[in-house]
Amino acid sequence: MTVRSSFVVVANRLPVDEITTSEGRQWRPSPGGLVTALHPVLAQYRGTWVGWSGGVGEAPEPFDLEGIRLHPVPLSADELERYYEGQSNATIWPLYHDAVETPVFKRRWREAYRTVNARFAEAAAEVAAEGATVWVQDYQLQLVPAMLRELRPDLRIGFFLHIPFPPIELFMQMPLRAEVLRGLLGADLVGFQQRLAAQNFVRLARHLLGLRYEGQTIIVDGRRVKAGAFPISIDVAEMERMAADPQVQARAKQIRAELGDPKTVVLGVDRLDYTKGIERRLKAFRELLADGKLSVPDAVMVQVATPSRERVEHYQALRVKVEREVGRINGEFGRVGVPAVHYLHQSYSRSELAALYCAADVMMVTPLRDGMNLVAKEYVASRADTGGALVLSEFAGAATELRQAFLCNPHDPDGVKDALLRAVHVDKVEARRRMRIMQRHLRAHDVGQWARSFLNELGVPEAT
Ligand code: ADQ
Repeated sequence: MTVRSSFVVVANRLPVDEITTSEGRQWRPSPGGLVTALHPVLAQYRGTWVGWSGGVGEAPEPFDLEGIRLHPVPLSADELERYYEGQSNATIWPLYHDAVETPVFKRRWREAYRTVNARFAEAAAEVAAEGATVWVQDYQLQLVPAMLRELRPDLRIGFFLHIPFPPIELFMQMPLRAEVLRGLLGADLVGFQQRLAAQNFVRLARHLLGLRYEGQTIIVDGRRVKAGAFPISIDVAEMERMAADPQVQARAKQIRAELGDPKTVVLGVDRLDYTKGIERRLKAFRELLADGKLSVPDAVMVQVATPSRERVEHYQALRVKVEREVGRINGEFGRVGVPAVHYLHQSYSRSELAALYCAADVMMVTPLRDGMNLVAKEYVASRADTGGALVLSEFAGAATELRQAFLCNPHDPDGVKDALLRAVHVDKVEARRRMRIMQRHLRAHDVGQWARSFLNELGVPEAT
């Protein structure tokens, strides 16, 4: 029997990983900001999370885990390739990120996107109670709000886009443009990371569909659809607690020792994605070594690049480029036993990441375009010792809030080099002052506050 909920989250992935143990297949929660933020609401309303479980073929039966009902949606191997790797990650992802890689448009990917979005909408319609609130997440599911409204006009529907929303001229390239826009307009509230993105959306509605708007509210068939900015954040208290853990602190010291106790540890932590500006950052580091402004072993760089979307061509090409650049830098500037760049193409536990943050004198976050960038916020929150300095791209959503970072334009190599040098040489008092202001901001704007402000705007009574 289907359990019906008055609060439903719809996201591409369920917040779980499948593991195989001696007792067979089991599910383990995969901790993430989204599930942390939504857990109180999901628990209070006996909520359901609709999403893909990560495997292809038939979906597992719905199940409960840590007080949340999980409702898996199946994907076939073909759909995984076309809806997820194709339309989501080779068409929409690059297009919405300023086309920093050329978006690929394919008819069969669009068709799969439509089919899979319809399946998610049907699953949400099945589990939502009369008058329930449904919160749809991200670029993989932009058609869901309208499809769901068609099936269930009684629902209150919210949508949040985690990535940027492009200016009209770029959006207009997409063959599925009107359908995607109408899809989003099926929601009562469409949330973005940035005010500029919300403005792009409102203007697009007028440009493409001739819709009238008042302020940030678009009028669609007599309905009012509100657009707004809701910058996402992290679980700040949890990050602070983890970074203060004596084991994490000890591990941070050990990492520095393993790096040869250099004066300056420069760190990058990203999914291996072309939007993250990893190559630009490496290039800036190489040029500073070549100019003699930095030198090994006084300064070393650690670049963690988590494997990501490895079957998508853009990503395969990026890996080759990044690894070639790392090889070049180490070839030119490394010594036996002392590489200039420690490159790690691996995933890490939260506590190891926290230790890396604590070990780094300078954190480099240099995306060419990024909806928010949580790594920047994690670094700031983990430096309660008020050590460290953050170099941050102006093109990350986080730059709107973290104004005391060393901001740079990642397209300008001299600008990146300059910001990095300033961060390396900043005096302790000034560094602390900057960190403290940013930490104060984050404490007042954590991920719980993000979820509450979105849900309040959508008209959901606050979780108690
Ligand atoms: P992402 O593009 O995935 O998110 P980001 O916001 O930086 O980017 O989040 C990455 C997360 O992965 C961070 O929490 C980080 O700690 C973790 N991570 C990175 N490398 C890791 C590793 N090697 N091992 C383990 N964990 C690792 C999208 C948008 C962003 C937006 C978020 C949330 O692209 O702009 O901030 O969604 O809305």
